[in-house]
Amino acid sequence: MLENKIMRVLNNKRNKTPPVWLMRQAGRYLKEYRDVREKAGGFLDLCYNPELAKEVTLQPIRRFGFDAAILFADILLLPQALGRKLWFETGEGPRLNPILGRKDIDNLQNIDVMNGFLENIYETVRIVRSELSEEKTLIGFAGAPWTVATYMIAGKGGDDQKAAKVYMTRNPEDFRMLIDKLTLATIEYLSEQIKAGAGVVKIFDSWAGALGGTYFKNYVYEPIKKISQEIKKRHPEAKVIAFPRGCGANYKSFCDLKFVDCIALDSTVPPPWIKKEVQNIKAIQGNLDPIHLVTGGDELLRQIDYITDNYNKGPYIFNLGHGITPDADPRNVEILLKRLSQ
Ligand code: 1CP
Repeated sequence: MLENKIMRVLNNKRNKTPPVWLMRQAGRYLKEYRDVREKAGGFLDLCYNPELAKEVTLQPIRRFGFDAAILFADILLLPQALGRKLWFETGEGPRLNPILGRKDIDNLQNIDVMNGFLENIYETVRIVRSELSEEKTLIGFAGAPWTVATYMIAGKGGDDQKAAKVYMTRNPEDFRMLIDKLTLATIEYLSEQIKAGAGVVKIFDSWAGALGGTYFKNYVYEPIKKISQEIKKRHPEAKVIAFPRGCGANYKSFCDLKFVDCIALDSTVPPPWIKKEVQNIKAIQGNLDPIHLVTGGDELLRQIDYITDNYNKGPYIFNLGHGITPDADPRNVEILLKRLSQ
């Protein structure tokens, strides 16, 4: 098989110019996405419709020629497949019926039921892969157990993980049970995506930065270690990217994860520090602040150059430090791509 630009990085090699894709690259900043989304009905209808989900997965590749497509789905489909109720409040975001106690954790569905529920997602992976050229990587993904647990316990998103922390400290045994169940379910979910054609899987731990010390070790580091290890055991050729967002100095500890091939960075970690402490051990991905795709101008160019100047001696994938926002200007994405190819 062809070793495309992203696979080169994940094999720890560098490219003349960095490969690039953007977190949340399919989304509301694109008119063609808004059109398909309207046709689909709701956001979840779009996720579970393989033809339409394929379309929106491929839209940013057609428009910009990114080096990777990322499956169009959501990290919250997994708890839904495990039996929790999920819906989206217009203008507000995701809602779930919150986990209230041990019974709710005991009652989570088994893996066969989960996989049956997610069959259309695997079908999207199959058809995207069949329409994508070998130069492009297809990335599958899941939320990490800790991040998914925060939504399952609070019943909503936002930047306050207090409900999950209260549950974790008051009911440590139940919480451990939930994390263990999510870890096993995530292994199966990612494994099915790989079987369907995803060459790379990314584990999003968007709220990793809310935990420190032994909590970080037990609920962020260890579950990702277990997931990556099992994925590599089952699929030695697959690659794993981990995104412990906001974890600061703990990024360094992720270098010890033997089965993680690339560490995705948020915008707060300084490139010179990453270059010295992380990139000489592992391939990295990141970390332009998404605000620059809204504001553009000379500052956008300066910030792109700052990142490339720091990272271009080693293996790296250019990306944002978090998802592109609906108010980003697609013309700034073009400016970014042009700058990177120079
Ligand atoms: O169309 C819409 O209005 C829905 C917006 C939207 C989209 C486009 C949501 C709701 N999810 C998605 C798709 C999505 N989500 C993708 C695939 C598309 C792509 O990247 O191109 C991926 C990888 C995700 C991952 C995801 N969902 C994360 C992890 C990454 C991150 O942003 O930190 C998280 C935390 C979610 C939960 C979620 N889903 C949607 C929203 C608005 C949120 C965040 C809610 C919150 O915490 O406030």
